[in-house]
Amino acid sequence: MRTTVGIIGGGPAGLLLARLLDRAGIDCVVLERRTREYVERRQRAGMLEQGTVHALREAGAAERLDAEGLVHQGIELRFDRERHHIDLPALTGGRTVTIYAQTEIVKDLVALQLADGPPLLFGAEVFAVERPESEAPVVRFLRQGREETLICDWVAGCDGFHGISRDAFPAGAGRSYAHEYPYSWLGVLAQVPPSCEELIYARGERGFALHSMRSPSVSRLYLQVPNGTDAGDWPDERIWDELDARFAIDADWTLNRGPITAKSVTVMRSHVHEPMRHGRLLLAGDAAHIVPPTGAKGLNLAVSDVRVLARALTDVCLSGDAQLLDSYSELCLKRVWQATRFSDDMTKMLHTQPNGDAFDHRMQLARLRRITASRHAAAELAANYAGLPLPL
Ligand code: RFL
Ligand code: PHB
Repeated sequence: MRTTVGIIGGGPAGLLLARLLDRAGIDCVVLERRTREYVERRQRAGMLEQGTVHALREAGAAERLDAEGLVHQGIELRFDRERHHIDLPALTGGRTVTIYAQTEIVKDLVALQLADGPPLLFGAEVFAVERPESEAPVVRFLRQGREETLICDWVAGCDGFHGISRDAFPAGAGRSYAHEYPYSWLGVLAQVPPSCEELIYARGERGFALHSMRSPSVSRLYLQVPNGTDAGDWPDERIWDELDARFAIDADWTLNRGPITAKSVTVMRSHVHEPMRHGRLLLAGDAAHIVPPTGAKGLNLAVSDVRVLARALTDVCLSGDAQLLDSYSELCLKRVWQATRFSDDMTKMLHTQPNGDAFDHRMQLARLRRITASRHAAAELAANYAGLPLPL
């Protein structure tokens, strides 16, 4: 097989890139190692910046998002048994965020691509990218037990944090910056209407908790847990009791309980690989960088990378203009580092340190109090949360 752009990974980054390239008239093939059912069910992100919503609209993939997405005007910070509203439009000159699950974005993009888009091969596991420095890099993959080859002009590594694209950078051609946090998130999906109108980020001595949602009838909740936690040790009753304790305030408020349909534990880490390009191999999304989910930035960064990459590949393939491609990595990494910093700040401000002392605790409260007391400090949080300007 031969194609112009070989795309490794059929997550949001790979699928959106394929859609944008196809609309620009550039042929591509997406290789995804999992099944369609698996990628459409994988529970992850929920909060979309306005720039992400625009990008999906531009790609003609926002029909259901526009009909079903929940537009939010703010978030709530909870600490010391009090609630504080952060008004995003008032603090950012009118910007809002939208709640629409990553599972739904993936379903929408898969359906469009299978209907009339470029080839999307499920069950195709890439195990090597060869000669990325050459004019014709080769992607080798296994499908139905057989080894196959895809010869490309360009390769896009959109295969997430556990993918293989990063490994195709020769030793010395790149560098990773990594940090692991000393806690994880236990995430649950519950068939119960959300107990709030906007997302609640709660900090307390028992640990962090987040109340998010998927639709008017489905809640998504997270609890800070120690690293190494087994979701099996958390029966539903224990989860609801712990959520109740962490969201408790000195006002009338009840957490709705309902059947829990999914539970999983996510480790919290930051990881950035520089540069995002080696020869004709380009990384995008989680393959290049991941952030702890506290700032809700991962999917939004993947989408902003892909917007730049699609335009850069279009320029080079249609008119031989490599200017944007040559600055791809630098352009994206500026925003990536800002999102990494913001996610790290939010994470450290809201989670309890396993060995933290009374001083750490006071510092966290002082940071939160500053945000709720100063319009300036709140505006800084809001600008980052709603999303810093896009690179293009
Ligand atoms: P993905 O989604 O991991 O997709 C990569 C795809 O590549 C495939 N793959 C391979 N295919 C072929 N050959 C190989 N060798 C392959 N190796 C891997 C995989 O099967 C997969 O289908 O990466 P992508 O596309 O870069 O998308 C990134 C996002 O998924 C991620 O950043 C977000 O989910 C992060 N995130 C959030 N981001 C937000 O912007 N807002 C949020 O509210 C938010 N909440 C979250 C999150 C991530 C979470 N977890 C589970 C880490 C909440 C959580 C709990
Ligand atoms: C989610 O809805 O899954 C979600 C929302 C905001 C976050 C993290 C996760 O910060």
